[in-house]
Amino acid sequence: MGISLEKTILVGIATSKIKLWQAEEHLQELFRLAETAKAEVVQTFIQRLVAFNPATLIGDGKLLEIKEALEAHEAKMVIFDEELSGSQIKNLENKLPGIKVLDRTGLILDIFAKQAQTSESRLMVEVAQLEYFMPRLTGRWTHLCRQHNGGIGTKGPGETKLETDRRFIRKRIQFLNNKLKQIESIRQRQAENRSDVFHVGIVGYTNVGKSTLMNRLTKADIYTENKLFATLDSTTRKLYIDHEHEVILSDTVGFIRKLPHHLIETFKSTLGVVAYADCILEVIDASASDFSEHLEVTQNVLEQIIDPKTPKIHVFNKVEVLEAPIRQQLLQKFPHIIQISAKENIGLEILKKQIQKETKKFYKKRKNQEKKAHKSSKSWVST
Ligand SMILES: Nc1nc2c(ncn2[C@@H]2O[C@H](COP(=O)(O)OP(=O)(O)OP(=O)(O)O)[C@@H](O)[C@H]2O)c(=O)[nH]1
Ligand SMILES: [Mg+2]
Repeated sequence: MGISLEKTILVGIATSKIKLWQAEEHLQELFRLAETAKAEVVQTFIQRLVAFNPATLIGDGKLLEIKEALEAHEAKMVIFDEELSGSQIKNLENKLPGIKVLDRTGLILDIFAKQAQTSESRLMVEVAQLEYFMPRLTGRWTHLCRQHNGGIGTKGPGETKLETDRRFIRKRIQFLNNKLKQIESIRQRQAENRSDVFHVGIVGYTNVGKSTLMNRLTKADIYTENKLFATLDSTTRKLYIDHEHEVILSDTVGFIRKLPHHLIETFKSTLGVVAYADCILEVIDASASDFSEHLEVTQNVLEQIIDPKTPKIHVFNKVEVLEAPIRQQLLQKFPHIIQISAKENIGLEILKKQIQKETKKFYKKRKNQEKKAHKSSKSWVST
């Protein structure tokens, strides 16, 4: 369902819970997502709502306005920032004939599908897509299963046809999940094999500079770009933090707000590498006005993946773009967060010292554990 070069209109929603300024920020992010998917945004709308309209999310008046704008721009697609149910998509497409209706998740999935490089991320994206499309199988999406199945009939999608399609999708999801489990167990074995080396997982919201930092620290050559989800697959590199200590660093996929459940599941697998990390390095974009919301989103996903006892190092990246007084304020408010600029090479020595500190703690603990194990095996022999 590639949406490259398609003209599109974006729709954001403000409610009593989502303030107008927040809705504007979310819409800006949706704009960047649409750009990443290479769609051409021709106009944006924000509707203030007291309550969502269950049938079409937004009211008929706004819908008419959007219809006129679509006609004026000769655009054929509209993307909503909120998640739409299958019936809402169907109702919206009935009211906007000939227009493709998408929501944020659909858009993110389109980007994931375009950017998945390895067989693992392709498998994960396919599972997430199928789970997303299943409840939306109300006609339009059926072409997807036909694509995979090479022809469960080409007639119009009657109810029986939809049932066959759903059954096919469920089977396919099961098949893909089994394959993913195999990959996961390989990864687990790999993690066990190198469990004697200190492993740091770099995490954070999308576009905060994780890959840039990883490249700086390890002289790796990971693709970085000013776009969302530049990285989908984890990359792992070795780093000698000093003469004695070796560290493994992993760069991972970025987080984003409003991730629905099955996408979080996908993230969990992609982030499997982080689940085995001995330390988490969380990168925050200090230049983003909504970084505290980014922190919340990251926290929510991380909670589901890592052991809460895993040590964490926090860094504010991109600080070179901030005025000195703002940096000072941040320092006062968040004294434990190290201020760095991966781009301008600022604060990286302090960060390395912190990593070194955690590294030493890890190896010391490991040594003590070995000693203990050695002692207990000896006492077992002597009794
Ligand atoms: N001003 C400034 N920009 C930076 C800094 N570090 C990274 N960037 C820019 O931020 C953008 C995103 O950088 P990436 O390293 O790709 O970010 P990421 O967190 O890996 O992003 P995803 O893989 O998309 O989640 C790029 O345009 C970088 O050049 C920094 O210290 N200062
Ligand atoms: Mg990246």
